[in-house]
Amino acid sequence: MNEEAIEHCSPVLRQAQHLVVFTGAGVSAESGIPTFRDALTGLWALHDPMDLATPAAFERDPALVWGWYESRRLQLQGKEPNPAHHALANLASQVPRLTLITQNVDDLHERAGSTGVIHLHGDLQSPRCSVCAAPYAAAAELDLATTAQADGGRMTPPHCSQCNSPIRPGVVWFGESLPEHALQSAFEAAGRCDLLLSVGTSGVVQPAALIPDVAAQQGAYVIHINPEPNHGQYPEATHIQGRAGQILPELVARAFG
Ligand code: BJW
Ligand code: ZN
Repeated sequence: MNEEAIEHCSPVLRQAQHLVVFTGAGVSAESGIPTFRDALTGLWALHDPMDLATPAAFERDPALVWGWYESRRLQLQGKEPNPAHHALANLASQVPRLTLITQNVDDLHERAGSTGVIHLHGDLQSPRCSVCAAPYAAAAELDLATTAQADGGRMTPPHCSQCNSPIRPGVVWFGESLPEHALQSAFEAAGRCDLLLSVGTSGVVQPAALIPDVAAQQGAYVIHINPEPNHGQYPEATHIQGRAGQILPELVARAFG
């Protein structure tokens, strides 16, 4: 079944002129970074996002929220890109044009060698002031404090050198707008591509989830890669069932090898 789907998709990939790759937490799962909604292991299976991933949660309990994000930032520093990240980085030199859009807050695409990655939901490594948005400059101090304290527990956030307000994680929480330039670039690319490859996302978080629909509506070919079966949510797309770290290298090798 997968063999058949890969066989079917490899010429489509080989002929693509503008490829958009749209990734979610599943692309980093094989690097040991938990997804959000996988049963038992997903972050939102273990924690209520309303306690950790909203502006109101940070206002209510900044130490809880900051400590949780710092432990995730530290965990990320010990992880490595997996074969899916590497296959996508290699793809950039095989197709005439590639736009990589991610919902992920990790930097594993960049560490695999991808450039110009559009981060729709921000970035764990870029804390900023919660009031004036000034980037937090003392990153090395942060690493020391976090290494000493963070175990997923509470940590008082540092304060902004400009306005003395608490520093917050550089990610997009529920109820917040996505970075305008990133959002615009992502929708423009989806509106112009001829192939969209969606990898490891549940496709439930708006407005990002509209990106494959925009591509499909303007006539692009859409391929989803996910270990879960397609339950009919994407009737217009081709589904390749399997892990990104296995399917992507195979698909790229079949198309260009
Ligand atoms: C593998 C694999 C392997 C596993 N290989 N695959 C009611 C209706 C509609 C919309 C709303 C609503 N109420 C509120 C909203 C808006 C809200 C929203 O969409 N909510 C829905 C969940 C209901 N959206 C927002 O608030 C956004 N802002 C916004 O809309 O502003 C305007 C507005 C505000 C309020 C109301 C209305 C309008 C902001 C969204 C910000 C999302 N932030 C997070 C957290 C980031 C920080 C952090 O890291 O903590 O972003 S939530 C989380 O979900 C994270 C992710 O980027 C995002 C998407 O998740 P993703 O990547 O798809 O992961 P999973 O876990 O869901 O899926 C993983 C997939 O991988 C699975 O399918 C697995 O099978 C697969 N997989 N192993 C390949 N090896
Ligand atoms: Zn400030």
